[in-house]
Amino acid sequence: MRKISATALPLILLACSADNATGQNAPAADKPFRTSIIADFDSPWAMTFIPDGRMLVTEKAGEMLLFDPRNGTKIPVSGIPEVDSAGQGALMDVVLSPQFDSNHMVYFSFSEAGEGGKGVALATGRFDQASDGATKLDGVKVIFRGDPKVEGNGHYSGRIAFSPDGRYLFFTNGDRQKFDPAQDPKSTLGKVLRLNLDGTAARGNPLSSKGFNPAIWSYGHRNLLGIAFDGDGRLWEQEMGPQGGDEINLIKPGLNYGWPRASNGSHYDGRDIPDHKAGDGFEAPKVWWNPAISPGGLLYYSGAMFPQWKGSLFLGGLSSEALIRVKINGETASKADQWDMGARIREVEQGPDGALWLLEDGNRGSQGRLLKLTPAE
Ligand SMILES: [Ca+2]
Ligand SMILES: [Ca+2]
Repeated sequence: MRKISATALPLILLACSADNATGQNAPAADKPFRTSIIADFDSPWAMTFIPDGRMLVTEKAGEMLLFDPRNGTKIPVSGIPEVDSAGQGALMDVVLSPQFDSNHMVYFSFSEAGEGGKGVALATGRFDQASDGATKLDGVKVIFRGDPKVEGNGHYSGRIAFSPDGRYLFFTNGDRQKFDPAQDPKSTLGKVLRLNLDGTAARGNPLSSKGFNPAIWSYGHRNLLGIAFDGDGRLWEQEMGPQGGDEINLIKPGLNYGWPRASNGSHYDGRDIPDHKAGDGFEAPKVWWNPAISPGGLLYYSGAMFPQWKGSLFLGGLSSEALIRVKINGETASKADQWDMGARIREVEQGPDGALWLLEDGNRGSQGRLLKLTPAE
């Protein structure tokens, strides 16, 4: 792991001029935030704050770290199962149980190898820090596995969100670059799943009476790299589409979002995929990008530090090396801002005080840094 000297913290970056190549509604020169570099990781994938202001950060290779942004301390969290991190495989999302204050439970996702190939897994463990600082997830248990396992290292997805009432867990399973499983009622691949907090399929899921896998909430998805509830309890999802088909979807129970039969993008080899159109039986995205942005992470912003952005969605951009804001209004959404960050952005999070926190992807030209955004003076 690269070291960052304590004297370099925090380093304030001057806002550099945004090259607004995509022609979207972004300020041309000055960003409305300042960017502080807080830490340097290797290939971080996700982060979440714990109640005392520290955070859990996952590293692609399979390590979880307890990081204290106040002093830069990183403590490895033991107890993580073996992760198959080839290709897009990783130790992926990490989120706290809605009852974390009382049960200290952490939920996380990762890719694993097993009989038949590889797949995405969802696990829990109890956060425990000893008086000497040693930190572990205790009693780690895999509570759900994507089905079936298949060959290949792509499109695991693995994002986690809890329903606002804290009763259900929504878990994304990517299509594993196999296309058709997204339409297969038996497979969990290419689906949004609704589970109980113990990982079992929630009762009353919309398609189970039609013979679908009982965990399925919605289907026809590709690579779902962000999922978040808004302040009104609507579920939003972003997925990395094919060439020119990245999407933000409003997720409703039982609907088919079309992949691989409909996409506003096309295959990477140039073959067309029919665009979404009214009456085709597929739910169209609320927002899409052509050219692609390659989204990473999805945050519904509810903080006070940037009052003008309260109620917006934020996404990281990988190929677009950007932070992206999407405005939502009821069931509609529209592009609002796209700021050039000069690095692939994998994850967006909101801090306890409403600051925006970003993780760079840490490969193919980005450095894996943790950035904190606060209002420009
Ligand atoms: Ca997060
Ligand atoms: Ca198309």
